[in-house]
Amino acid sequence: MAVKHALITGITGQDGAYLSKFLIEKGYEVHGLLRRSASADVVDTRLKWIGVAENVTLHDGNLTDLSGLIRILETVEPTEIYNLAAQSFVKSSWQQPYLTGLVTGLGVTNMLEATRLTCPQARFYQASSSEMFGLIQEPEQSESTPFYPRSPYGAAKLYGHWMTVNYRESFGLHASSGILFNHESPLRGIEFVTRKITDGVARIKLDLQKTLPLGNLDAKRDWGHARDYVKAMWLMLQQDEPDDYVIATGRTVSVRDFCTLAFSHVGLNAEDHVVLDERYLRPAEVNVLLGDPTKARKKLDWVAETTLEELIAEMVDADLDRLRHHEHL
Ligand code: F7E
Repeated sequence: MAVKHALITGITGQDGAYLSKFLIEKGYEVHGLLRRSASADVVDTRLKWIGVAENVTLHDGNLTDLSGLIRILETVEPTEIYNLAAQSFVKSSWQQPYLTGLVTGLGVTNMLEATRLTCPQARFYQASSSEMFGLIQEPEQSESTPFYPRSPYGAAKLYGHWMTVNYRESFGLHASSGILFNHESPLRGIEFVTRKITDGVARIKLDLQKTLPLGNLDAKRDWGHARDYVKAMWLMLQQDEPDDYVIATGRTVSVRDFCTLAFSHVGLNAEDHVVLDERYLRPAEVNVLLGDPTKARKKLDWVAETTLEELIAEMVDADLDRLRHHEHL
């Protein structure tokens, strides 16, 4: 059988690294889009950490540059395209609303256009987000729950989501949208709350820091492991028909309780170290998210395999290890 070619945008991010590893193990030839920056030595840190930096081919490109995307798709001839790239930090989206709309929103249109023009038979995955539910309209969010985004990021993701649906219905693209709830790992960026907490716990345990300043401790999220979630992305593209799927664990936990679990993993008390810092509060908050992954379980035979306790232990241990070896991520 011919080798399958995958193109991953956002390959240097957390999900890009886990997905690359997953696809390489399945025998795919993996290509990635690289947003070129001067610091070439740090771009593949995650790919190196996970052990696949030598097995992927990177192409300079940007979601805002349609002709460049077309050239890359012509070169790679992908059978599967995973559009993971985005300005993905919600808080930054208020500081950079236009850029967020351009990359996270219109970037999806560019990818869909490039696909339609060069490889309409390729299967397309769009990284949609639970942030689209924002001010939740139902206590458990499924594929039929109405959206109500609460940030420029959520609004941009919602546009990208509907463009994916539209290209599927207009042009018959095999385009699927995964509405992924928060998913974390040792490769999570330090600006996101889970990694900020596990890194902080490790620093406090090693006497490198005394306090952990955080924003809204009452926010609740449905947190899973990125390793489990990239498998769901792939499963969506193996279906005969494209569709949209909620990917979540079905359990929601507050930031405060996440802290309690993370500190107790190293025998410390969260209340002794966590302090409120209003700089981390947001102009509009998503107070609670809880996904209903029933459709994914029934149609994809997918379930979240890692518990929150296992995820936290893995993240704290990885951060302790990194700090002890003076490594950075
Ligand atoms: O915030 C609260 C914060 O930045 C989670 C992205 O991957 O998931 C992610 O978006 C919660 C919020 O993730 C701090 O207010 C408290 O309620 O880790 P986060 P997010 O905004 O949920 C979705 C699914 C995506 O698609 C996004 O791309 O934690 N929080 N204190 C804090 N958050 C941060 N970052 N830092 C704090 O100090």
